[in-house]
Amino acid sequence: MRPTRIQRIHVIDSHTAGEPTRVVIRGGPDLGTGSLAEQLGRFRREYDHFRSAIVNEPRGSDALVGALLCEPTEPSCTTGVIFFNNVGYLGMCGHGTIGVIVTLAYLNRIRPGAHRIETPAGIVEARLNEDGTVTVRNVPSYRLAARVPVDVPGYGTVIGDVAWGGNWFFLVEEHGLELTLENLERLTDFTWRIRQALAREGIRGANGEEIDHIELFGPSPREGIDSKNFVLCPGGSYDRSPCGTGTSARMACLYADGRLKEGQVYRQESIIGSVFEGTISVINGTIYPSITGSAFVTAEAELILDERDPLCWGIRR
Ligand code: PYC
Repeated sequence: MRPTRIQRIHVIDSHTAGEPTRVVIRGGPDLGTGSLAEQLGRFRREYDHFRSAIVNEPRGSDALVGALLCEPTEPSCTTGVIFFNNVGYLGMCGHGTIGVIVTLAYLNRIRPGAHRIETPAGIVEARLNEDGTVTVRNVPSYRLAARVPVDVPGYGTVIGDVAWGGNWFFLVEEHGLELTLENLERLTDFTWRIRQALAREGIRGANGEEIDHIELFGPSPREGIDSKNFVLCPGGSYDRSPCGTGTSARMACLYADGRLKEGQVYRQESIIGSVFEGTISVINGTIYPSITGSAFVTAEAELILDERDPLCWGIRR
């Protein structure tokens, strides 16, 4: 009889402003060396079943973002990391980077101070502050196109900006919808339709990349908070956090419009009421956003991957 093949995966779960991250500490695939883009290519081609097993049901959920620690190419980096979700992979992830730093601190692998983290979208600097918050200096962010019209069935013409913050975003201010959790179904329907309309009309990011995050903005009801948002993630779930890469893209747009100055603090509230604080610095015309937030470890566990289980590799879409 063939021996039962059981894999044990050591993971640490956390949430950053409500959005969950699952860091794979041990038991993940060996992606070898090479650039993070090469390692991501290997992950996608040879181990996509592992991605699904870690984040999809029955072990995960649509909102969960996985983080696989891997070998950085830059020796100055503390680690490399590849982020993934219920349907694929992310170039960068702001809430996830905060979760990785808090997880490494929980494991006593890092101390307060600055840590360079290599991602497929580039190297980011994550500072573990003495008060336990984390500040991520993101990859350069920019607006690719302003006030782009898209025809959204059932809603008419919607105007938005196309911007990069480590992922591609379509950012909409004029929508007339109430940004509350009670309105979740409508917000999800609206943003999903926008995403489909962008794909249909061939509106894409640089190099033809798909715009897979849709972000709506409105005023926050709270004093001292600049804006509230709703962010649709690639797999159809909404970001519980204000979205680190989305807030980066937003600040790049605000700067381009002269509505945000270098060093000015911008506070972005999420749909659940959690907040990230952001600033930008501009060096030779390049915008570097920084995002500060908190994460908390929620579980340390061993996932069991039993190949006799018909759902061993997760429920895939
Ligand atoms: O915080 O950048 C982020 C993010 C992307 C997708 C979910 N969270």
